[in-house]
Amino acid sequence: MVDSAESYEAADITVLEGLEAVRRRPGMYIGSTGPAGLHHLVYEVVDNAVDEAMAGHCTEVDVTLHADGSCEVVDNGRGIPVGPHPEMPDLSALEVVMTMLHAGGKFGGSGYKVSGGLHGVGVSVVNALSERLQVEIRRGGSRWAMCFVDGGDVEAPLQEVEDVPAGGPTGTTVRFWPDAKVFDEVEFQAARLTERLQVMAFLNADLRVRFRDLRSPAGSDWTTFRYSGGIGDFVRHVNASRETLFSEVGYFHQEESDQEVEVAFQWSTAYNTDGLYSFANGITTTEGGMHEEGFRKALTGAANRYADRKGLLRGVANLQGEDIREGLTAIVSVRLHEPQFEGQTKSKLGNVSIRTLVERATNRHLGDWLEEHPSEARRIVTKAAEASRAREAARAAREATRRKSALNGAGLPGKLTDCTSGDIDENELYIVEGDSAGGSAKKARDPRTMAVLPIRGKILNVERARADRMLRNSEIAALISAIGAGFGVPDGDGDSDDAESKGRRPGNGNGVDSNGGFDLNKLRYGKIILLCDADVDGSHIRTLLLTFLFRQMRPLIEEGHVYIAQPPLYSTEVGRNKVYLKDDRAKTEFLTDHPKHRSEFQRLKGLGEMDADELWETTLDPAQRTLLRVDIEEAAVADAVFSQLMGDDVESRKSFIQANAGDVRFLDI
Ligand code: 0RA
Repeated sequence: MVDSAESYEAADITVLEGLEAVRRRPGMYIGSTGPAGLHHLVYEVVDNAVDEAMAGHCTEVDVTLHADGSCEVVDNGRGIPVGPHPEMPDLSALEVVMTMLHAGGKFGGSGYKVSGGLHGVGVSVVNALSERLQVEIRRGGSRWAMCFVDGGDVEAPLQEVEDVPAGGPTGTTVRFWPDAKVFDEVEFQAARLTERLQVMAFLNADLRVRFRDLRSPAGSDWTTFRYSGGIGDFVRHVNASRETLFSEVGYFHQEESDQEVEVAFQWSTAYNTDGLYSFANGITTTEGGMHEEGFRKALTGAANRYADRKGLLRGVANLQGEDIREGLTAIVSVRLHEPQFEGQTKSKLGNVSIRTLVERATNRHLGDWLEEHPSEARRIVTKAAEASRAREAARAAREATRRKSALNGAGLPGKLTDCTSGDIDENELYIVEGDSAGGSAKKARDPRTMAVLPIRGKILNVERARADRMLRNSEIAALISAIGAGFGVPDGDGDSDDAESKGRRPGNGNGVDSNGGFDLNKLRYGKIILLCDADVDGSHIRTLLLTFLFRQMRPLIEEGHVYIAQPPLYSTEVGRNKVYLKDDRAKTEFLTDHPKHRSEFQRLKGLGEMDADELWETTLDPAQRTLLRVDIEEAAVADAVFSQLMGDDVESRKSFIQANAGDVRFLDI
């Protein structure tokens, strides 16, 4: 019934405290009780299965969203131990795992090599924040079941359900119903989960991860993620709709005293410089940290040494980090004990020892790779040298803009109608499609807190333009100076002879000549709100704007400052009142709620045709409007989507946008 190895395994589990602590302060354990925290519950369970996979005991994880609002995670790992817990012989190890919080990782030592860090708070946290949780274990020749309710109270004690034939399947099934009393909202978002599950599959080569959504007929088939090429496939995926500089994806890994690093890389002809995506124990580190630092520094060093030795640097003094990273897509994935997550969003890796490892591994393996791939290496260096010349040109363009704006007196674009409040948190910048809609917005707005910047026509596609060209585009230049926080990626490779950082001047409030990269601290508005028409053209402009913000001001999106305003599509009369309806779904819902409704529905035309009162009531008034917050959880996956949206193939892009006009997948309320 119970296998003999179990008692010592159960002894590995370190007991700390009960679940009340979690229910009292959920934010401490899962970050928030908003959508991010809700989805965190799923990742917590999946991470446990992935830990099993990393320990070599699990090959498959299946995630199902059920119609009853629950989420079920099935794995074929060893199964949670069900024998008595040695320190609390009255309880099974399973019950301890499910009802007690565990300190510093799940195990008191010998358990797994590494575990999910921030997410390694344990499945007990999921139990604490669930209305109901059912767990089934297949282990030691039996199938076991147990059920909890109301955040961890035992409803059904551990029961042996049936025998499993010797050598039969092992594993764990956890099904939970998130507690509506804890979370702002308990509806899972399929797009958000798939994005994350796909990344997990990339980071764990050969692990099969499946997902299905039984809440709608359209989602009920399995979506399967399985990549035998691991992070190499990840790079291929991100670059799928780009023209690459060479076909091979480079790869190396190194393991040292219980830490390991794995890197995959490839250059494309694109001009973006922030295609570096890093992970620690399978968790996205959007704020970077020691592993990124080590990689950037060694990349800059290795490329310069190579270029120098081969005499490829004619005319260019030294390649800057950002020049070398232009067009680079790289995944840096590290695994380590007790990861320290720091920074504003706890997504910056603080362990110093990992920097040394990544730097050493990159210097060595990337150096070798360049030597062994002379034609690829030449292309990389040539592109970097071009980028270097373009950077100089951009500097000249910035200088010119700076002098011009100095003449104007103020650093702000003439088209901007600013707001008067000095409180950045309450201030909003509306970026409005078209001059006439801009005019209505100016009349309709609350001048204290709402600024308006009209953008004319299609703005430049920044996917295909270097900084110097970008800055010559007046719409882009206006955007950058209105937002006020500069643009681009701060150079983080610690290159002390970096011309860009040496040339930096104290900011004069005009973001255009700030050249140290985007700096959130200089932001002039707490909310940047895109206001575009609800038609295909509008969604194209919105996509161009989002691409620009994603490529050049990514922290703005990551920190939740970017929103999309939702002008309604329909209006109708109810008695004397006008009711506005956001979209077709809202219209259908309205008709369900008002079956006797007979009045016509007006289809509202463009923003420009609404009068100021209408625009205020439907779209601007904080008391009535709906804003969608742009929310990107897995930047690397979003990167691939943006490239697909903005790449060279105009026709496929057009049809993609048309087909997905109503479904921008990185959106969250
Ligand atoms: C505690 C100890 C062991 C495994 C697990 C927990 C475990 C938890 C979950 C949650 C979902 N799937 C899971 N799979 C395993 C160690 C087991 C052993 O040493 O046999």
